[in-house]
Amino acid sequence: MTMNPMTFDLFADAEPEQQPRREQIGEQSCVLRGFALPWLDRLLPALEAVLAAAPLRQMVTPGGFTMSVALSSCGTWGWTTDRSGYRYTRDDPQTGLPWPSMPEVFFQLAQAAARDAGFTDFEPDSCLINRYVPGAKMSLHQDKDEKSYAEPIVSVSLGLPAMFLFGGFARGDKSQRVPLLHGDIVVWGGVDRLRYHGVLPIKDGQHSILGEQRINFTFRRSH
Ligand code: MD6
Ligand code: FE
Repeated sequence: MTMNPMTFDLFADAEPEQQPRREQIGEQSCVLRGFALPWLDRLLPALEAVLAAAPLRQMVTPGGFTMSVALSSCGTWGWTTDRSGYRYTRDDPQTGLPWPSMPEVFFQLAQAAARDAGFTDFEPDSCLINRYVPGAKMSLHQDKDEKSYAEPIVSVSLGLPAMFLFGGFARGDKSQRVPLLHGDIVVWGGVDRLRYHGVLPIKDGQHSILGEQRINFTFRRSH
């Protein structure tokens, strides 16, 4: 049988669609590859405005360690830590002002990603902004400062790549290693909501848009 050129073209066109864009990493957790890329034109100016009002800063853990990651927040509630503990506050302790409101484009991106992962009507009231320079890392932890664990978490990666550790329900459980690239979004919730996770030290490098850093947004419903 000879293949006519039309059939050949159809095969060629279909090939990129074969790439899985949604990777399941747990029963109710997935990576949406490149999901944030079409939003970048609106996301980056909004990020700049938030950081002008609430600058990134290194915070201290209750145990007295200075985190290698620099943090800021936007939304009604911002996550903070100091010697007295981890918590959500309405005001930025550094400026004394309310955290900047969550830009519409942040909210819409988080909601769209959650929907794509099977969580409808996600309405985040908090977006934590993490900045990693090469060498910065996030130790294994659970996200459990929220009033309810009914809502998922949506985590956006921008800039330098990271190796994300996705563990189990006990700190010592074996972790999977999930590479996260510029534009990828991790969504998890439901039965996976309290799984341990962390980020290995960021490797040296230069990202074409963001330079020598990785920026992560973590959206949550805290109240
Ligand atoms: C990060 N992320 O990716 C750190 N937590 O830089 C987190 O700690 C995190 O990505 C809960 C859910 C998703 C996350
Ligand atoms: Fe976390």
